[in-house]
Amino acid sequence: MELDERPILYSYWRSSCSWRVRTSLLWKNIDYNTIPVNLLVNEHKSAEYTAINPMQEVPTLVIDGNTLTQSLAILEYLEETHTEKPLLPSDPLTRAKVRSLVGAIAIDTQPAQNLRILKYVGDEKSQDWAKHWITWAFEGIEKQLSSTAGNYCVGDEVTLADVCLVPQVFNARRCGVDMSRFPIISRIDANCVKLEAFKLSDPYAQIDCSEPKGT
Ligand SMILES: N[C@@H](CCC(=O)N[C@@H](CS)C(=O)NCC(=O)O)C(=O)O
Repeated sequence: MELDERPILYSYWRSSCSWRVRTSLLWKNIDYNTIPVNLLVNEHKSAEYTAINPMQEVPTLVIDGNTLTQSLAILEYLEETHTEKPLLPSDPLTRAKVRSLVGAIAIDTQPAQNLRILKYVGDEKSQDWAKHWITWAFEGIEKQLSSTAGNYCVGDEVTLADVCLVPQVFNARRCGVDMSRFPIISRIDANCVKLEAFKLSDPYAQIDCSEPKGT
């Protein structure tokens, strides 16, 4: 594929929603270009970027001549257009279990710790707020996983649930969530991060990463 035909991912290195899409692209061996959008200096609020993503958030994926927003819509599009190495199981019940966990993470958990929400909550309370809501969500997700997990969230195949879980665990650790309370989540995270697509999509492997690992 020519350089200028590659999909373009508008991404921020530490964005969990961008990370989901990076993992799926890498899992499916889709070569792509990254355009970093620095959330800390409000690049996502510029007129130029708002024209691309009216919700003023990352990720945005330009692919097949189209501009796609919302990470879950992008993940579903990649599933439907790149069927090799699927991240959704073929039978409806197992697929529903995966989508249920995806919803628990991406719809019930992540929004409470989003930058604009944390800014509104204020510097003094934002860390406790994020820690509280991630802990609350992980209690439910851990229970859910006790009936679905094998090596990964649902059985022994990597799915979109794992793609969403790993970035959420990263955020949980950043917020000081006590991960020893969540042994299944921790075990699945440890299994996933050994895999190439997760290693290469890790925030610290991104071109716009602005901090050394471990700080
Ligand atoms: N539902 C959206 C959420 C996207 C989102 O919240 N992105 C965050 C980074 S993970 C963001 O750009 N936040 C900017 C802000 O809150 O101002 C999706 O899944 O794509």
